[in-house]
Amino acid sequence: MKTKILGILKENRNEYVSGQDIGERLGVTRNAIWKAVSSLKEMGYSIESVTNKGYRLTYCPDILCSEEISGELKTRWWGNEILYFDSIDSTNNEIKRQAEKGAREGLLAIAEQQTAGRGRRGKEWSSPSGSGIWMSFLLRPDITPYRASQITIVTALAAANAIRNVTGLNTLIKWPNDIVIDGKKVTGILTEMSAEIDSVSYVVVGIGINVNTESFPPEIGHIATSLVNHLPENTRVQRSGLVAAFGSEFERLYDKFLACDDLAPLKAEYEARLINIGREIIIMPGEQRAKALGINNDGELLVEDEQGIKAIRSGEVSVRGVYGYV
Ligand code: BTX
Repeated sequence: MKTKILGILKENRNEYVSGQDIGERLGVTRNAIWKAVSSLKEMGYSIESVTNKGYRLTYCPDILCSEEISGELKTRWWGNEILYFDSIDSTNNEIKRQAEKGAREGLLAIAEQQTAGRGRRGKEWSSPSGSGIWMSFLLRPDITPYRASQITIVTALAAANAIRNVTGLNTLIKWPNDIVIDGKKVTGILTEMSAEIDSVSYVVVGIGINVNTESFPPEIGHIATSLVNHLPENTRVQRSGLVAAFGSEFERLYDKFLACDDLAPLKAEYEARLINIGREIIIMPGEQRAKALGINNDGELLVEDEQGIKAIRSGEVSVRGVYGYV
């Protein structure tokens, strides 16, 4: 009910909508509307109510509750159900728990704060309250396990496009899963899967975006940045709008991905953002040096060294720049 009323008020933002109109559209009493509006106000929304005119939404807080996100989403299936947490261990863990219980594809878990946010290979992901987007969603694709890592490539591209659509910032991608601005990491992606030998049971895609974060813990200060650090002073990004923009972009790109046997339709767009191209990199473990050339249709990084050109897979190695993170 709250979600539907918020949706109507958002459609008519800054204009009055009468209680009678809302009541007729939703088939509820004026008293029920009044109760829902009061509850929205308690959540931080500014809603004026004027006798004979109705209700007028004048301000939306930067919160990530399911009502706020649903009101922004324009997706077909992504985020068809939203679980919101003030604090949780890790949204990837939550989606895994839900997947094991049979949850539907598209389920989204989002938290204001994670107490055990994870990166790849057991690394920590700093997820403080109130400033970032920490979310995970469930996919049940009919693909071979080999292709699952390609979803990371799709996600990185969707996140970079969404950031551009909402903030105008042009980001680059450090293969395979980091989004960077001015050489610092603004977004990380963690794709995990449960599979049999030849079929995928489910995939959990986790994404962390530093949005309005102004300072970072000292151990990551040199490599981390947030969107707001690259926008004019006093700008804040409405996180729910960015979540919705990501959902739309992800659906669009994921459709293309599923319609094809590989990443061919997305390769050029991904490479146009790939920061590694033409750069000398170090492949870890092993500290081997090579020059990055681009990706192949399977999303592997093509590198060249004295022995020639070879493709490296993201599950096995990671890369960094010769002089630092990129
Ligand atoms: P990664 O292994 O590529 O990066 C982890 C590394 O990034 C850390 O070792 C640290 O150096 C650095 N780092 C940690 N926190 C941050 C941060 N907030 N901003 C920039 N750099 C940082 C990247 O792994 C995958 C991250 C996925 C995070 C999402 S959040 C929602 C979901 N739940 C969850 O537990 N993980 C995912």
